[in-house]
Amino acid sequence: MELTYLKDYATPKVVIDNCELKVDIFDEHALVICSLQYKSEVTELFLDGEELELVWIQIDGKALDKKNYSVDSKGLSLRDIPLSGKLTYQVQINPWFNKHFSGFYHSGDMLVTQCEAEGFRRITFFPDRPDVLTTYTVTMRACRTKYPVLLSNGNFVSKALLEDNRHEKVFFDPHPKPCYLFAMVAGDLAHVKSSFTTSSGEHVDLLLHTEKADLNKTEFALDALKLSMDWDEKVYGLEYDLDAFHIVATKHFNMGAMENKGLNIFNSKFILGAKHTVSDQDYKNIMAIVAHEYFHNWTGNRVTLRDWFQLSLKEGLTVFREQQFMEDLLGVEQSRIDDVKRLQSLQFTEDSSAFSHPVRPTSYSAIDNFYTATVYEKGAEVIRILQELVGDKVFNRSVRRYLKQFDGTAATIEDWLSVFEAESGKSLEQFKLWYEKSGLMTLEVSDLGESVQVKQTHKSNEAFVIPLKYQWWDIDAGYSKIESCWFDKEAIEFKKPDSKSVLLINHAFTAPAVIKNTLPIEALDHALLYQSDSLLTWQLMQEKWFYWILDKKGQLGAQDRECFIGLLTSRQKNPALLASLLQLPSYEYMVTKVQLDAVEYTQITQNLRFELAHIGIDIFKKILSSDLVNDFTPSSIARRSLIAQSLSYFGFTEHGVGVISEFMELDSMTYKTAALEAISLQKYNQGLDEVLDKYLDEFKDDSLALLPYLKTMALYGHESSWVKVESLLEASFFDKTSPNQIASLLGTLFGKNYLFIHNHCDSFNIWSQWVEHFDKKNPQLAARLVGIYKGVNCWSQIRQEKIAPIIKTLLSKVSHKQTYEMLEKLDAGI
Ligand code: HT7
Ligand code: ZN
Repeated sequence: MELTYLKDYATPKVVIDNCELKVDIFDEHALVICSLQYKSEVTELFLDGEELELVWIQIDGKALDKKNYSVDSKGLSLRDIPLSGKLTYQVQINPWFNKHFSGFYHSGDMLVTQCEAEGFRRITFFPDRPDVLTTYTVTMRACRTKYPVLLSNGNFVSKALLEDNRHEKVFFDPHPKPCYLFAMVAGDLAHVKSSFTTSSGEHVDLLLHTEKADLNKTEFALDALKLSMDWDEKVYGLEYDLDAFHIVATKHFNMGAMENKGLNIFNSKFILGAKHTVSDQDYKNIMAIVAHEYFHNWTGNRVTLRDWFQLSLKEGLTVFREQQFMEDLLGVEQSRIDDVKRLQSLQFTEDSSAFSHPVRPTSYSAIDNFYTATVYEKGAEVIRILQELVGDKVFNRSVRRYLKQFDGTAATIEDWLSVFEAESGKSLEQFKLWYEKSGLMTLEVSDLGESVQVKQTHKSNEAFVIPLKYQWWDIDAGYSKIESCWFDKEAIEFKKPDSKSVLLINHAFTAPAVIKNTLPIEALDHALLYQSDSLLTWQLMQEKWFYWILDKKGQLGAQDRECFIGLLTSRQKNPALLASLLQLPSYEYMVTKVQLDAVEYTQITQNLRFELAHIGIDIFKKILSSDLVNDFTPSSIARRSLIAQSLSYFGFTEHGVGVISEFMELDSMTYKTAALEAISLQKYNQGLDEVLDKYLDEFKDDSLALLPYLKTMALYGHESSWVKVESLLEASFFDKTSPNQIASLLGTLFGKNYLFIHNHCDSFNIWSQWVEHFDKKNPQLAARLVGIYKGVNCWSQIRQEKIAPIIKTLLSKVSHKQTYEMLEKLDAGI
């Protein structure tokens, strides 16, 4: 497998003054003329290009001689060309045959682009790398009836009517950008419109474009956008810089959304919704992803990347900014705890597997496989460490200075750090290890009698710089004040204030690490009821779950009952926190700390839920019968999250099925989804089957409302789910080309239904057939299906032996490097 290395980076040999694109869309193909005003250091140039048919090529208006160029499957090679000139060529592409969802493709009746990371080369020949920046002038032409809406980046320049019922629109983007930020959309779309005035008084039109049938689901997006624009001005002084900001919702998209300059393209799941059609989770996703893509306008677009190794420079920073925004919007309990949970179950798993890589990788085969939890989520945690290190004020000043200093350039992580060093006067040499070294950090707390030691362990054997907040507790003195320290050597010792004192660490989860701290049971139980730091309370609750699952095997005693009742009573004042505390740790997270079989995990957690449901039955009943609020304020969302959790427990009691059915009838997607989630934990029950059929009847033609149903069907019934899943895959309403539907149904089945995975005799063969299928159609989706088993190295020997030969056979069958690379890593983990 061919690798690209960071150490081999070389500056581009060509500068492009402007890229002029003329795109003519026809019924069965599109023609693209690209004119590049270039200056080159060399007479030989290579332009990336895939699945393009070259029609003609000229330099300075003269056809190029055959001996001066050649085309192969990777691109266009030019020889003996002038050192400057205007290079123009026409290619033919076929968006209707493009099933990769990369380049220019169709989704329903509309045509959209996805160019990050390397999709622009599927539209025209170009130096497809992030450090070649240029302005773009784009002319789009198409049939007026089929494609009345034509959009591209930048400002609208002109429009004209053409012959044959065709029309054209011209756009100019004055901000030099790399081609991965290029976008165009053509379709018969509807829109909603609003506007925003920047703090400098500039008027900006805001438009959300959707398929016509979805126009009633545009309630949140533009408000989310305005909140984001306002937040970025207030917090970082960053204003928007074009006449208009467009968002387009599309059904077929491989990720959440894409930050194309002035023309964001969204997976409809993360942008569409009305009050009665979205769950609270959908609402949070819309807010977070709209903000994320908008924030990229500065962190990613105005300051872009020198090369793809620097990906976290834009993604880690933008996730961090998105998290700050969500904390301001919803509070710590409803955003930061969810972020940490995500980090623990996705990134900690990745870092404990053969897929472990540094936040800034040093080599890759397929860059699309590096849009990982490490680059995104750990990248954001690393920035949080930096913020702790230099303090809030210097941090904010440094971010502003970085964006000013590197505006219009393609930057590196060194550039980013240099600004913080200059502003803070501190060396960040040791801090940089967080970017360079892969692997999970562990902090182990040991009682040495007079003192307590905290030791850091990392596979690199290097000492990292870690911000640590800690506090003492004893039964008489209670909690001491929270203190902070910089932990930058292998071990530190804290002198105990009293022989009974117990050390609690990692308040506010400032250290993105696995904590090993065996607390006495009374210290743990006391903290669960009275600790005031929500994040620490939540981390300690994880310890409790580990104890109940691993030591108690789900069979609880009197003290456990007391603890659970105490928790339900004392934490009800903070419903968002209590809801988070009631959520069991994911299997993926548990196995980063301990050895545990997935089937055993499922059985124990089922028993545990059953026991806890009966212990807390009266309290759950009361919560479930409290007022059902339906607005989207943080307190109402918090209330509903507690109701949803209560339902997931109450489902295990005598009247559970009846109450689940009642919630399913409510006119709120949050409650319907809560009911569906509660069902997915249940064993087969005729009454629930009827509830599910009714839901399907109502929502089978609603591609978004179908998703939570598909997830439930992939789990409900455990090992026997396959029968239902198989028939759903063949159902007329199921869209096999939709990454959303495939992820909800097959992603959940293969990733979360542990009884199916390990007890069904054919599970891995079924998985491998689907990987092979998508390798041919949509390799990014195939790679994602492979990535589901990242944590295979934590499985027991017998289970690994079952999947190992299937991976080997698949390796010889797949043809795309994304899929191949993921399988190779899976194989290496066994
Ligand atoms: N920056 C965007 C990345 C993205 C992407 C990458 C590979 C393949 C398809 C893709 N769609 C979007 C998303 C983001 O982080 O905002
Ligand atoms: Zn991003």
